[in-house]
Amino acid sequence: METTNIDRARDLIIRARSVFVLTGAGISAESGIPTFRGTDGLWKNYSTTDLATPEAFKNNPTLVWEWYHWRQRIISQAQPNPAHQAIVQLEKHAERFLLLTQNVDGLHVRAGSKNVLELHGNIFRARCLLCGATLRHLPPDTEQESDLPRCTCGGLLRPDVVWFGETIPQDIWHTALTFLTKTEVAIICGTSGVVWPAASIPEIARHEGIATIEVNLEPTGISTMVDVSIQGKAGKLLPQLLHN
Ligand code: BJW
Ligand code: ZN
Repeated sequence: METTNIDRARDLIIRARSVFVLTGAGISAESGIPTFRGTDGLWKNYSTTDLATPEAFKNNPTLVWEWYHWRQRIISQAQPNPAHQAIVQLEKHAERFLLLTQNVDGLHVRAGSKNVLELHGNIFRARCLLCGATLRHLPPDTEQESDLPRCTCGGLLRPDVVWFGETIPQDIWHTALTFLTKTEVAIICGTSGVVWPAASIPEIARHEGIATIEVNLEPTGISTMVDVSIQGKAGKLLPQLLHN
Protein backbone atom coordinates (compact mmCIF):
# COMPACT_ATOMS: atom_id res chain seq x y z
CA MET A 1 0.00 0.00 0.00
CA GLU A 2 1.25 3.51 -0.80
CA THR A 3 2.70 5.45 2.11
CA THR A 4 0.89 8.75 2.54
CA ASN A 5 2.21 11.96 4.05
CA ILE A 6 -0.02 11.27 7.05
CA ASP A 7 1.68 7.86 7.52
CA ARG A 8 5.11 9.50 7.27
CA ALA A 9 4.21 12.20 9.77
CA ARG A 10 2.68 9.67 12.16
CA ASP A 11 5.83 7.51 12.03
CA LEU A 12 8.05 10.50 12.81
CA ILE A 13 5.83 11.49 15.76
CA ILE A 14 5.50 7.98 17.20
CA ARG A 15 9.27 7.44 17.15
CA ALA A 16 10.11 10.84 18.69
CA ARG A 17 10.77 11.13 22.41
CA SER A 18 10.85 14.90 22.17
CA VAL A 19 8.22 16.94 20.31
CA PHE A 20 8.08 20.70 19.61
CA VAL A 21 4.89 22.30 18.25
CA LEU A 22 4.43 25.79 16.78
CA THR A 23 0.86 26.95 16.21
CA GLY A 24 -0.81 29.95 14.60
CA ALA A 25 -4.29 31.33 14.07
CA GLY A 26 -5.33 28.44 11.76
CA ILE A 27 -5.52 26.05 14.71
CA SER A 28 -8.31 28.14 16.24
CA ALA A 29 -10.16 28.72 12.95
CA GLU A 30 -12.40 25.69 13.51
CA SER A 31 -13.33 27.16 16.90
CA GLY A 32 -14.80 30.11 14.99
CA ILE A 33 -11.97 32.57 15.67
CA PRO A 34 -11.02 34.57 12.56
CA THR A 35 -7.46 34.27 11.26
CA PHE A 36 -5.42 37.38 10.46
CA ARG A 37 -4.73 37.01 6.78
CA GLY A 38 -6.97 35.87 3.95
CA THR A 39 -10.55 36.84 3.22
CA ASP A 40 -11.85 36.00 6.71
CA GLY A 41 -9.03 37.90 8.32
CA LEU A 42 -10.31 41.40 7.72
CA TRP A 43 -12.07 43.52 10.28
CA LYS A 44 -14.29 46.30 8.94
CA ASN A 45 -11.94 48.17 6.60
CA TYR A 46 -8.81 47.64 8.65
CA SER A 47 -5.99 45.13 8.37
CA THR A 48 -3.81 43.69 11.13
CA THR A 49 -1.05 46.13 10.26
CA ASP A 50 -3.49 49.04 10.75
CA LEU A 51 -4.43 47.85 14.24
CA ALA A 52 -1.66 45.73 15.73
CA THR A 53 1.01 48.41 16.04
CA PRO A 54 2.05 50.82 18.82
CA GLU A 55 1.44 53.70 16.36
CA ALA A 56 -2.16 52.59 15.78
CA PHE A 57 -2.75 52.57 19.54
CA LYS A 58 -1.15 55.99 19.95
CA ASN A 59 -3.24 57.48 17.13
CA ASN A 60 -6.55 55.84 17.99
CA PRO A 61 -6.65 53.82 21.23
CA THR A 62 -10.45 53.71 21.11
CA LEU A 63 -10.45 51.96 17.73
CA VAL A 64 -7.76 49.49 18.83
CA TRP A 65 -9.60 48.67 22.07
CA GLU A 66 -12.84 48.27 20.11
CA TRP A 67 -11.07 45.66 17.93
CA TYR A 68 -9.63 43.83 20.93
CA HIS A 69 -12.94 43.86 22.81
CA TRP A 70 -14.68 42.48 19.68
CA ARG A 71 -12.13 39.67 19.50
CA GLN A 72 -12.29 39.01 23.26
CA ARG A 73 -16.05 38.51 22.98
CA ILE A 74 -15.65 36.00 20.11
CA ILE A 75 -12.90 34.11 21.96
CA SER A 76 -14.87 34.03 25.24
CA GLN A 77 -17.66 32.19 23.46
CA ALA A 78 -15.37 29.82 21.52
CA GLN A 79 -14.38 26.32 22.62
CA PRO A 80 -11.14 24.43 21.94
CA ASN A 81 -11.50 22.13 18.90
CA PRO A 82 -10.13 18.64 18.09
CA ALA A 83 -6.82 20.17 16.93
CA HIS A 84 -6.19 21.72 20.36
CA GLN A 85 -7.23 18.43 21.96
CA ALA A 86 -4.89 16.39 19.74
CA ILE A 87 -1.98 18.55 20.95
CA VAL A 88 -2.97 17.82 24.56
CA GLN A 89 -2.76 14.08 23.74
CA LEU A 90 0.58 14.57 22.01
CA GLU A 91 1.98 16.16 25.18
CA LYS A 92 0.72 13.26 27.29
CA HIS A 93 2.55 10.71 25.14
CA ALA A 94 5.85 12.52 24.57
CA GLU A 95 8.72 12.29 27.04
CA ARG A 96 9.63 15.92 26.36
CA PHE A 97 7.20 18.40 24.91
CA LEU A 98 6.95 22.14 24.24
CA LEU A 99 4.16 24.07 22.55
CA LEU A 100 4.97 27.57 21.30
CA THR A 101 1.89 29.43 20.16
CA GLN A 102 1.58 32.75 18.36
CA ASN A 103 -2.07 32.84 19.40
CA VAL A 104 -3.30 35.17 22.10
CA ASP A 105 -6.64 33.36 22.56
CA GLY A 106 -5.57 31.04 25.41
CA LEU A 107 -7.41 28.08 23.85
CA HIS A 108 -4.43 25.72 24.21
CA VAL A 109 -4.39 26.24 27.97
CA ARG A 110 -8.18 25.89 28.13
CA ALA A 111 -7.90 22.60 26.20
CA GLY A 112 -5.44 21.28 28.81
CA SER A 113 -1.97 21.86 27.30
CA LYS A 114 0.56 22.27 30.10
CA ASN A 115 3.96 23.17 28.69
CA VAL A 116 2.79 26.06 26.52
CA LEU A 117 4.48 29.38 25.82
CA GLU A 118 2.52 32.34 24.43
CA LEU A 119 4.92 34.22 22.14
CA HIS A 120 2.60 37.14 21.34
CA GLY A 121 0.95 37.56 24.75
CA ASN A 122 -2.63 36.99 25.85
CA ILE A 123 -5.71 38.91 24.78
CA PHE A 124 -7.27 38.67 28.26
CA ARG A 125 -4.37 40.55 29.84
CA ALA A 126 -3.83 44.32 29.86
CA ARG A 127 -0.72 46.31 30.75
CA CYS A 128 -0.52 49.79 32.26
CA LEU A 129 1.45 52.30 30.18
CA LEU A 130 2.25 54.28 33.33
CA CYS A 131 3.24 51.77 36.06
CA GLY A 132 3.73 48.61 33.93
CA ALA A 133 1.32 46.48 36.00
CA THR A 134 -0.32 43.59 34.16
CA LEU A 135 -3.84 42.51 35.00
CA ARG A 136 -6.68 40.37 33.71
CA HIS A 137 -8.93 42.38 31.42
CA LEU A 138 -12.35 41.38 30.11
CA PRO A 139 -14.49 43.30 27.60
CA PRO A 140 -17.06 45.73 29.05
CA ASP A 141 -20.76 44.87 28.68
CA THR A 142 -21.27 47.87 26.42
CA GLU A 143 -18.71 49.86 24.49
CA GLN A 144 -18.67 53.52 25.60
CA GLU A 145 -16.54 55.40 23.11
CA SER A 146 -15.07 57.78 25.67
CA ASP A 147 -14.27 55.10 28.27
CA LEU A 148 -10.75 53.82 27.69
CA PRO A 149 -9.69 51.13 30.19
CA ARG A 150 -7.52 52.55 32.98
CA CYS A 151 -5.30 51.12 35.70
CA THR A 152 -5.92 51.87 39.40
CA CYS A 153 -2.94 54.25 39.16
CA GLY A 154 -4.82 56.25 36.52
CA GLY A 155 -2.56 55.16 33.63
CA LEU A 156 -3.94 54.04 30.28
CA LEU A 157 -4.15 50.28 29.80
CA ARG A 158 -3.13 48.56 26.56
CA PRO A 159 -3.65 44.94 25.49
CA ASP A 160 -0.72 42.83 26.82
CA VAL A 161 0.12 41.47 23.38
CA VAL A 162 3.09 41.91 21.04
CA TRP A 163 2.48 44.32 18.18
CA PHE A 164 4.52 44.79 14.99
CA GLY A 165 7.82 46.49 15.67
CA GLU A 166 7.80 45.43 19.33
CA THR A 167 10.25 42.98 20.82
CA ILE A 168 8.91 39.57 21.65
CA PRO A 169 9.48 38.30 25.22
CA GLN A 170 13.15 37.28 25.18
CA ASP A 171 12.81 34.65 27.95
CA ILE A 172 10.06 32.84 26.00
CA TRP A 173 12.00 32.99 22.77
CA HIS A 174 15.20 31.66 24.33
CA THR A 175 13.36 28.83 26.13
CA ALA A 176 11.66 27.87 22.85
CA LEU A 177 14.90 27.92 20.84
CA THR A 178 16.78 25.91 23.48
CA PHE A 179 14.07 23.25 23.37
CA LEU A 180 13.76 23.36 19.57
CA THR A 181 17.43 22.79 18.87
CA LYS A 182 17.40 19.65 21.04
CA THR A 183 14.10 18.17 19.87
CA GLU A 184 13.54 15.27 17.48
CA VAL A 185 10.44 16.47 15.66
CA ALA A 186 8.88 19.89 15.08
CA ILE A 187 5.23 20.28 14.02
CA ILE A 188 4.18 23.61 12.52
CA CYS A 189 0.44 24.03 12.35
CA GLY A 190 -1.97 26.71 11.14
CA THR A 191 0.46 29.54 10.55
CA SER A 192 1.11 31.47 7.33
CA GLY A 193 4.74 31.75 8.45
CA VAL A 194 5.10 35.38 7.43
CA VAL A 195 5.56 36.98 10.85
CA TRP A 196 9.02 37.04 12.40
CA PRO A 197 10.62 35.71 14.50
CA ALA A 198 8.20 32.72 14.61
CA ALA A 199 8.66 32.42 10.83
CA SER A 200 12.31 31.49 11.36
CA ILE A 201 11.46 28.31 13.29
CA PRO A 202 11.11 25.90 10.32
CA GLU A 203 14.46 27.07 8.95
CA ILE A 204 16.20 26.75 12.32
CA ALA A 205 14.74 23.25 12.75
CA ARG A 206 15.85 22.21 9.27
CA HIS A 207 19.32 23.61 9.88
CA GLU A 208 19.53 21.52 13.08
CA GLY A 209 18.50 18.35 11.19
CA ILE A 210 15.20 18.05 13.07
CA ALA A 211 12.31 16.25 11.36
CA THR A 212 9.72 18.89 10.37
CA ILE A 213 6.00 18.45 9.69
CA GLU A 214 3.62 21.17 8.48
CA VAL A 215 -0.16 20.99 8.81
CA ASN A 216 -2.04 23.77 7.02
CA LEU A 217 -5.18 24.29 4.98
CA GLU A 218 -3.06 25.39 2.05
CA PRO A 219 0.57 25.45 0.88
CA THR A 220 2.65 28.22 2.51
CA GLY A 221 6.21 29.49 2.24
CA ILE A 222 7.08 26.84 4.83
CA SER A 223 5.77 23.90 2.76
CA THR A 224 8.86 23.43 0.60
CA MET A 225 11.14 23.71 3.62
CA VAL A 226 9.69 20.89 5.74
CA ASP A 227 10.12 17.10 5.51
CA VAL A 228 6.38 16.41 5.39
CA SER A 229 3.69 18.93 4.43
CA ILE A 230 0.05 17.96 4.86
CA GLN A 231 -2.81 20.07 3.52
CA GLY A 232 -6.21 20.09 5.20
CA LYS A 233 -8.02 21.15 8.33
CA ALA A 234 -6.01 20.87 11.53
CA GLY A 235 -9.05 19.58 13.45
CA LYS A 236 -9.25 16.61 11.09
CA LEU A 237 -5.55 15.99 10.46
CA LEU A 238 -3.90 16.39 13.87
CA PRO A 239 -6.03 13.66 15.51
CA GLN A 240 -5.09 11.35 12.61
CA LEU A 241 -1.39 11.85 13.33
CA LEU A 242 -1.86 10.24 16.73
CA HIS A 243 -3.78 7.09 15.76
CA ASN A 244 -3.18 4.20 13.41
C1 BJW B 1 -5.64 26.53 8.79
C2 BJW B 1 -6.98 26.40 9.06
C3 BJW B 1 -7.37 25.15 9.54
C4 BJW B 1 -6.73 28.39 8.38
N1 BJW B 1 -6.47 24.18 9.69
N2 BJW B 1 -4.76 25.56 8.94
C5 BJW B 1 12.66 40.11 9.96
C6 BJW B 1 12.32 40.07 8.63
C7 BJW B 1 11.17 40.71 8.18
C8 BJW B 1 10.36 41.41 9.06
C9 BJW B 1 10.70 41.44 10.39
C10 BJW B 1 11.83 40.80 10.82
N3 BJW B 1 11.93 40.99 12.17
C11 BJW B 1 10.89 41.72 12.58
C12 BJW B 1 10.13 42.03 11.52
C13 BJW B 1 8.91 42.84 11.57
C14 BJW B 1 7.68 42.06 11.97
C15 BJW B 1 7.31 41.08 10.84
O1 BJW B 1 7.48 39.89 10.94
N4 BJW B 1 6.74 41.57 9.77
C16 BJW B 1 6.32 40.71 8.67
C17 BJW B 1 4.82 40.87 8.46
C18 BJW B 1 7.16 41.00 7.47
N5 BJW B 1 7.86 41.35 13.21
C19 BJW B 1 7.77 41.97 14.39
O2 BJW B 1 7.62 43.19 14.45
C20 BJW B 1 7.93 41.14 15.65
N6 BJW B 1 8.90 41.70 16.51
C21 BJW B 1 10.21 41.48 16.39
O3 BJW B 1 10.65 40.78 15.53
O4 BJW B 1 10.95 42.13 17.35
C22 BJW B 1 12.36 42.29 17.12
C23 BJW B 1 12.52 43.54 16.34
C24 BJW B 1 11.81 44.66 16.68
C25 BJW B 1 11.96 45.79 15.90
C26 BJW B 1 12.78 45.78 14.81
C27 BJW B 1 13.49 44.63 14.47
C28 BJW B 1 13.34 43.49 15.27
C29 BJW B 1 6.61 41.14 16.41
C30 BJW B 1 5.52 40.45 15.68
C31 BJW B 1 4.22 40.57 16.46
C32 BJW B 1 3.04 39.99 15.69
N7 BJW B 1 1.84 40.37 16.33
C33 BJW B 1 0.56 39.82 15.86
C34 BJW B 1 -0.56 40.46 16.69
C35 BJW B 1 -0.55 39.86 18.10
C36 BJW B 1 -1.62 40.39 18.95
C37 BJW B 1 -3.00 40.07 18.45
O5 BJW B 1 -3.38 38.90 18.26
O6 BJW B 1 -3.73 41.02 18.24
O7 BJW B 1 0.54 38.40 16.00
S1 BJW B 1 0.30 40.08 14.10
C38 BJW B 1 -0.51 38.53 13.84
O8 BJW B 1 0.30 37.68 12.97
C39 BJW B 1 -0.54 37.84 15.20
C40 BJW B 1 -0.24 36.41 14.83
O9 BJW B 1 0.22 35.70 15.97
C41 BJW B 1 0.80 36.57 13.75
C42 BJW B 1 0.97 35.36 12.87
O10 BJW B 1 -0.19 35.06 12.17
P1 BJW B 1 -0.60 33.53 11.94
O11 BJW B 1 -0.87 32.89 13.22
O12 BJW B 1 0.37 32.89 11.05
O13 BJW B 1 -2.04 33.72 11.23
P2 BJW B 1 -2.40 33.95 9.67
O14 BJW B 1 -3.76 34.50 9.63
O15 BJW B 1 -1.34 34.73 8.99
O16 BJW B 1 -2.35 32.50 9.02
C43 BJW B 1 -3.29 31.51 9.36
C44 BJW B 1 -2.88 30.24 8.66
O17 BJW B 1 -3.75 29.20 9.07
C45 BJW B 1 -2.99 30.29 7.13
O18 BJW B 1 -1.78 29.77 6.58
C46 BJW B 1 -4.17 29.38 6.80
O19 BJW B 1 -4.00 28.67 5.56
C47 BJW B 1 -4.16 28.43 7.95
N8 BJW B 1 -5.46 27.86 8.30
N9 BJW B 1 -7.62 27.59 8.74
C48 BJW B 1 -5.17 24.43 9.34
N10 BJW B 1 -8.69 24.90 9.81
ZN1 ZN C 1 -0.81 51.55 36.49
